[in-house]
Amino acid sequence: MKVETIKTKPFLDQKPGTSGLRKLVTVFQQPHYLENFIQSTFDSLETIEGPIKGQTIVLGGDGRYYNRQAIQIILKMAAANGIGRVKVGRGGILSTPATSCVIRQSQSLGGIILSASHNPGGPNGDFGVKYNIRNGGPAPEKVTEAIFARSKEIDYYKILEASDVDIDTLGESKLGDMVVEVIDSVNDYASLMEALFDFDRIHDLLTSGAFRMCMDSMHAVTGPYAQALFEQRLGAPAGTVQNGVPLEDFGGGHPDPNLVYAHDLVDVLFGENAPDFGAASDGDGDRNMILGRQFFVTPSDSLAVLAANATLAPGYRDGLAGIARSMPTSQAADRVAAQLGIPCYETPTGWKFFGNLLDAGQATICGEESFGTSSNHIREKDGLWAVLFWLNILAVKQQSVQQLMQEHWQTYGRNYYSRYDYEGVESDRAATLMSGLHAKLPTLKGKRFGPREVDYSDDFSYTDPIDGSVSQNQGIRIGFTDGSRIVFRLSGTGTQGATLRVYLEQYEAEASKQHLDPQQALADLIAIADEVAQIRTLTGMETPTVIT
Ligand code: VG1
Ligand code: CO
Repeated sequence: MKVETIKTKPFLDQKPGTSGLRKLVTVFQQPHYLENFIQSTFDSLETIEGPIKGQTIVLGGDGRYYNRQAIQIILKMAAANGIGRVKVGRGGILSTPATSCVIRQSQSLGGIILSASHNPGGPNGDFGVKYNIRNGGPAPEKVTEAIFARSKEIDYYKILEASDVDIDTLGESKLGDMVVEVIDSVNDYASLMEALFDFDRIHDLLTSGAFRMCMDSMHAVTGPYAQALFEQRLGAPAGTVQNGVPLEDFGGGHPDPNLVYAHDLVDVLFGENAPDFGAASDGDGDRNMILGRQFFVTPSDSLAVLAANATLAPGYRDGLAGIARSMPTSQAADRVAAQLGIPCYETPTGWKFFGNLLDAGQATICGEESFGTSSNHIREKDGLWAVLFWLNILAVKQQSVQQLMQEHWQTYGRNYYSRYDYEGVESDRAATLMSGLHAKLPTLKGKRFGPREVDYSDDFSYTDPIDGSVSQNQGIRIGFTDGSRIVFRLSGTGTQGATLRVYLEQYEAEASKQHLDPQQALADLIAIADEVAQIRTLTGMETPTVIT
């Protein structure tokens, strides 16, 4: 088999976003596009990590359109670049958390995950590539910057001239000098879950006849994992996992587990004869949504509840070293940390910022308001982990989701919270809005809006406590003296136009005032957000596209 060296040209005009390179499938299908990114990645690794010759990497994806073709290209390029072994999920399937798990357990150099996460798939949808490092976590800025820099200089890539590899049969085969090892996509991950949670108690709960659950895998990657865990190992009846077959176009849906896109599940949990518990996950399985009967748990509250009850799960019996949350995530977890006497870290948006804290043993549980929670068991957010954690807690406490949540609010107070997304805003308009806000920042302090007074206003900057690296411009924050907050930032994961995210939060200590609808409780803040940022005027949109 011959290694071909193909001439190419620099190709990226923008640094890869919050989680890797995410573009339309049609962009990835352009000649040399995927190849350029993969070669830039290998070249950067050579500089940062040292020789990649003979190293092992993990490879898999969420099964979306172009997954299989991309896997074949990457295998041939890995072989041409001297990689020693690639562990590839059977059929090209590996969820993001499972990839992280396999990288760590096999002590691989890193892994390549093919996914655009919660973005729609299919020939007209999105595709994506993210590189994860040795600790199993997303590449930190240092690595993504190196990849971007290399992409601007690249002039050739290497690929093996060979026929396609069988990735559907477990076992090893050779591609040139490289070993291709097709691994079971589910086993290692499922065993890790078994080591963390009380499967006997969850089994009792799910087979008691008094508790019904429904898991919506949204035709994305978690189907096989959820079936193995809930239906096979934990005794839940067949059919508990819905939309459990990964499809290239996710069945035409948008595999984003929120109240808008996971409407089928929402209808079930808010309908007649609703089950006790519902959950959904996203394209690549790192996000989760938790629902009770007629009850929605905000991701920020979910993080706080898991932290407060962590010792009920065997894997966290000894307590937590610390909690970390992304900046726009509500401060509900901070209150739990304060009560537990442990630190709570505030990081920029994106899971990569938790990596150092987890590696250093300073945080055990982390979370983002965007339906992401996980712990130090891997270095990615983990949708099914959160679902199992909730089931473990409910099994021990024998409470409904709603009871558990209300009891939590009585103890810690309630952080009313909502996120407004304005998707598909013209990029120029979004930039104008953000720069307008920026210009106003210095004038806001002390300004009154009705009974509220601005306590601080800034553009969030983060200094990593472990390696001292600084990340600037991570979102505009306006904090009020009563503890409420408004945060504005532009998404780094969209592929068309800009997405403006507005995050609203207000604390309520008194139990008698904790029953409001969040939209009602936050109405004043929403009005202030519009007044300060001129959202409707500048975006030209009367209402957000998604409210969470
Ligand atoms: C969004 C979320 C962020 C999350 C990121 C990746 O980023 O807000 O919290 O880490 O997606 O999630 P942005 O820049 O669009 O706001 V996933 O499930 O795509 O890996
Ligand atoms: Co995801």
